[in-house]
Amino acid sequence: MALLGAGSLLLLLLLLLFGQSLGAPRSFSVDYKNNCFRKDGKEFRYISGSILYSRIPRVYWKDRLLKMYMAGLNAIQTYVPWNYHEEFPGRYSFSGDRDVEYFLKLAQDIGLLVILRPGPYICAEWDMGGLPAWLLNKKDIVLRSSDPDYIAAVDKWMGKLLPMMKPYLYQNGGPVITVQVENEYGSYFACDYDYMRHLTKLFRSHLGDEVVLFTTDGATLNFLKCGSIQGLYATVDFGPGTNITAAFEAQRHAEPHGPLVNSEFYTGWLDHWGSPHSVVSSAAVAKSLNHILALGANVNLYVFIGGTNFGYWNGANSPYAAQPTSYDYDAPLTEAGDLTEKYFAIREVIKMYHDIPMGPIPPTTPKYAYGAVPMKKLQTVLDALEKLSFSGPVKSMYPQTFIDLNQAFGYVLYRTTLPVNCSSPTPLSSPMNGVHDRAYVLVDGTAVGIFERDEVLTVNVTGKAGSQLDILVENMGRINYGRNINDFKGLVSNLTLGRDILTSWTMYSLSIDEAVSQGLLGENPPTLIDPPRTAAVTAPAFYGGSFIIPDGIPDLPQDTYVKLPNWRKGQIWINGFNLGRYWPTRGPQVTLFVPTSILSTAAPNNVTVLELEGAPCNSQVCTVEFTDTPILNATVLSGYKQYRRLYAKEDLL
Ligand code: 6GJ
Repeated sequence: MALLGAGSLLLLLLLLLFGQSLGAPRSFSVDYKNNCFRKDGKEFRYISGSILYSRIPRVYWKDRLLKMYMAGLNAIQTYVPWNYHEEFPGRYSFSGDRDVEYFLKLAQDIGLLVILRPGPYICAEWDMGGLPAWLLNKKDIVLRSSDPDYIAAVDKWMGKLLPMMKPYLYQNGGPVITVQVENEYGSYFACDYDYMRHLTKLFRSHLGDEVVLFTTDGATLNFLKCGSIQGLYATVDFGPGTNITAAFEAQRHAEPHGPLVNSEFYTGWLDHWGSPHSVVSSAAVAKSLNHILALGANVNLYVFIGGTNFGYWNGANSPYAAQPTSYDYDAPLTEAGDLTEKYFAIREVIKMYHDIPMGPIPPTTPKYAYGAVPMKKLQTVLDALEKLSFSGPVKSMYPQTFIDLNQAFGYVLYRTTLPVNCSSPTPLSSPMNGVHDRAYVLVDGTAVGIFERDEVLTVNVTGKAGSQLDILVENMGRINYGRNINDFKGLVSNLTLGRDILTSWTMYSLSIDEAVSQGLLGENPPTLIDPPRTAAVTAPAFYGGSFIIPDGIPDLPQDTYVKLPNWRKGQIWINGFNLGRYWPTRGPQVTLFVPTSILSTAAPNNVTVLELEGAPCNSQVCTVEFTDTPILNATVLSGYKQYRRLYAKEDLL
């Protein structure tokens, strides 16, 4: 035998040292005999953390992943939101902040394995649980079922995504050790085994027979009954304070043998506008985690970092309660990626069971307070209507939904006229609770009231016959959990004035993001000064301002937060990037995280605000403020119906 060169000998030595004999195939499997996973033939337990790449700017993916690695995690778990990658049928986006392959490569480079959760439904407090709104073009579609139109769309999407993911499977040289099919299907009313069997065959057809496919469900037999099927390894999820023995007994009912797995160990909890910011104590998390690890179980901490619902991506729960822009979740890493006391508490627990990497942990990024930025009124939505309605007006007898108008997110203006004199306050109503989700009512351009789904179904109006009635409807996020996820937006049922159904509508689909990006809302000479704010609300309007971050100063730009003192509710863009929704009058979120990646030192930073209810620009200072401190737990209005604190998923069946 020819002498092995020095290089080959070194390679052989390294391979043997690292237990990977030359040429032995990489493998990851379930060992039912020894109740564990096996990686390359050796017993393996994962300690994972959830991170959703779609909630974190690409420039920060490495920072967050490194912090997770330094916490002692050996894996991460991520969802793939279908609607994030296919906003329109057949039009895919996988670049920039949507480059999921780059995210997987980063994880692998850092030394993290990956638990992939490609849905097609993901829940996640993400719009419609990750399902694209255009599925609702079939009005009676039964989502998450064997509905042929739904299945056809799923097959097409998975036919695009899964072949992209296959090279990243562990056995193919990548970091992906397991793949979840659907998401807590046992919590959904359909209980359609044919659907789950179809998904199993579909995933196998694209990913092969070797990869470990699994399901996740609430840790009770009731959930596991419809959520688990033959061929998919059943796992459960539960948070601190749960009876862990009982939870894993439930898993054992579905999987008498094999590894114990908690796929979502809740490190915090989600928020809703109008409810207090959720917090879960570090001590409770550490204690429960310690118990789980002591049992030798595998665990994924949901979430390890929550990040941000930029733009319009937040979801909602039913009865209607939208989640805020921040998905801080009181997680071990804050929305901005900052290290917390909970991070170190978890690290100390992991240290008792696994070797953890020593060395520097990437520090919390500095936040810079750029200060107050003067804002000026640009124009009202009504003034800007022609500029905003790229597709032009659509007329119909009865109102059409966002989907009818081929619009998924944002705002639509609905216009008609008062058919009769309303000399005294006359009820304008949505008897079927069909205003989805919030609507700003104007008569002849003057704001007169606000509809709110499930809350305010009548607004009193006055005016003459023929007066213009405008209703700006805001999509505040689609329901992401439970039986009402087919969440149509807009005026989804008729309005009445007095006893009469209003007809003869003209609808304007508003391309606001495009208009902002193209700078179409530039400053118009003010046609009129806002009337003194005697009204509770004023007409929805755009405001603009800009600020310069000096070039040449080390470390600038830095991350920051923006707050809008004395503004009420709206949307904010910075340099054309849709940062998200603000609603300080409702809370609990007051500040929005502003990543440095959207700021510039090379040009003025443009701030555009759409204020829906009333800006402080008459009687008070008209500014937005960039600060270095987040406020996510402002006291919420005690009088406002607070969303029920969710203690169990049964609440929402
Ligand atoms: C999980 O079910 C879900 O799989 N979950 C929650 N469920 C409670 C029901 C919603 C109020 S809270 C946070 C997580 C994520 O939504 C996850 O995607």
